Amino acid sequence: VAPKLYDYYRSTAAYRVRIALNLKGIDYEKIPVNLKPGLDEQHSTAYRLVNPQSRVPTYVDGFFNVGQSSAILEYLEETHPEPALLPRDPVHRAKVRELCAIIGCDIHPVNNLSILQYLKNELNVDPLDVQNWYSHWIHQGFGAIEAHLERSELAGHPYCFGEHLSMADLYLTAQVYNANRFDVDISAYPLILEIDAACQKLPEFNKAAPENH
Ligand SMILES: N[C@@H](CCC(=O)N[C@@H](CS)C(=O)NCC(=O)O)C(=O)O
Repeated sequence: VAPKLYDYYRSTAAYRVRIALNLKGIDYEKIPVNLKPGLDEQHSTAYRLVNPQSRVPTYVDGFFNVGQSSAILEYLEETHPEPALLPRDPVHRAKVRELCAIIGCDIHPVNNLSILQYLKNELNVDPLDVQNWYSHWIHQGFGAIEAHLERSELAGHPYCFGEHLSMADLYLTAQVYNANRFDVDISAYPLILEIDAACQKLPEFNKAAPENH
């Protein structure tokens, strides 16, 4: 039985996982969970049984299911080691994970749909200020990532860590998509843009892109 991915096309967390599944050549069945405000399928009783956190993605492999994109990516890496999305060398692995965490732990969680909705609907924050909030955390995180990339000899040749793709490229491209979707000007981050452009040339990234889902 093919594994299943509970997914929403615009979810950046699910987007990371779709890219990894494509790169590793894993066939999977997509089960859409519509997060569109008003539909809110993530909160349905049926989906809560699959994922008590009411978030996507969730990956189902046989009788086992797991949420949280970082846990899914590590599971895929361990069960389908080729092509590797983490370098062998512990120092390089740590640097890849550092970049992933800047996005996965510090940018995405504060800019996620439920956070923005809470600001708007519960705290009555002005929509313009919600936009400022969103772009503030993008600039804060992307500024740090750009500085990390500038210090590395590998960055941009052509990916975050040189000629081999890594998990960092998955996190980065998904977050760039989201920043563009929210009209944040990210022209101040040339290395990020260069790496994103290199990744977008690959069919595995293209096939995973929200516009193709
Ligand atoms: N840390 C989680 C984040 C998952 C997450 O927040 N997903 C968003 C979409 S990108 C979601 O399901 N949001 C639903 C909601 O906020 O109600 C991961 O990496 O999987």
